[in-house]
Amino acid sequence: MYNLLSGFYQHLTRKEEYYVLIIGLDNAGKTTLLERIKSIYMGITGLDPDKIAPTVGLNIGRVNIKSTRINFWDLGGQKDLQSIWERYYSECHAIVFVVDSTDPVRLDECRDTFEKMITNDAVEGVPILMLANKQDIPRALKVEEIKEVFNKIAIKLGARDSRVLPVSALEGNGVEDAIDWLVLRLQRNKINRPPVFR
Ligand code: G3D
Repeated sequence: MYNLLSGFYQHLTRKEEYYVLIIGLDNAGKTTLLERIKSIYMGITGLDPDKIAPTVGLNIGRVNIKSTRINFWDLGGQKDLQSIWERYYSECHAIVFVVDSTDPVRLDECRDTFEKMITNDAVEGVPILMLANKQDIPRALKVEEIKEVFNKIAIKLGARDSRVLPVSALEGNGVEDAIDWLVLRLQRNKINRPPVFR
C-alpha cells in the first residue's frame, strides 16, 4: 500500500525536465543571460555584472518554470571551446544562441558559427532561439538588421521552430518573452525530444 501511495505521489509531483544550451561567441552575454534567468525565475540576485568572468567550461542553472524544470547549460564561446558544444547536442532539447548586437564586425563570424551548429545532424529538429542581446545600448543592431545577415543561411534551419528576439540580458528586457517562447517550443517538440522525468 505504501509503495502504491508513494508511487502515486511521485507521479503527481514529478516534473518534466529539459536541457537547453546557451551558446554564442564569447562576450555575447551568455553568462549574463543565465544569471538574469536565475534572478527572474528563482528570485535570487544573480552575480554582480562586474563579477561575471568569461565562461571556461560550463555554467549551469536549473529553474522551475510552471510545471517544467529547465536546466540551462551556458557553454564557453571562445573558438577553442566551441568544439565542446557538439558533445551536448544530442542531449539538448533546445538551443539559445546569443548574439552581441553591438558588434557588427563579428556578425559574419557569428553567422558561420551558427551555420556550423544548425547543420550538425545531432541538433536536427531542435528548436532554436536566437537572442539579439544588448538592446539597451542605443547603437545595437535591431532584430531586422541581424536577420538580414542570417537570411542567407535561414533555409538550413529546415522545418524546426526558430525565432529571433530582442533582449537585454543585463536589464532583463525581453527575457521573459524569450523564455515563454522557449517553454512552448520545448513542449511542442516533445515527440521528437521527450523530456526526462524526475
Ligand atoms: P559571455 O558569457 O557570452 O562571454 P558575458 O558574455 O555574459 O560575460 O558578457 C560579456 C560582456 O557583455 C560583459 O561586460 C557583460 O556585462 C556585457 N553584457 C552582457 N549582456 C549585456 C546586455 O544585455 N547589455 C549590456 N549593455 N551589456 C551586456 P564586461 O564589461 O564585464 O565585459
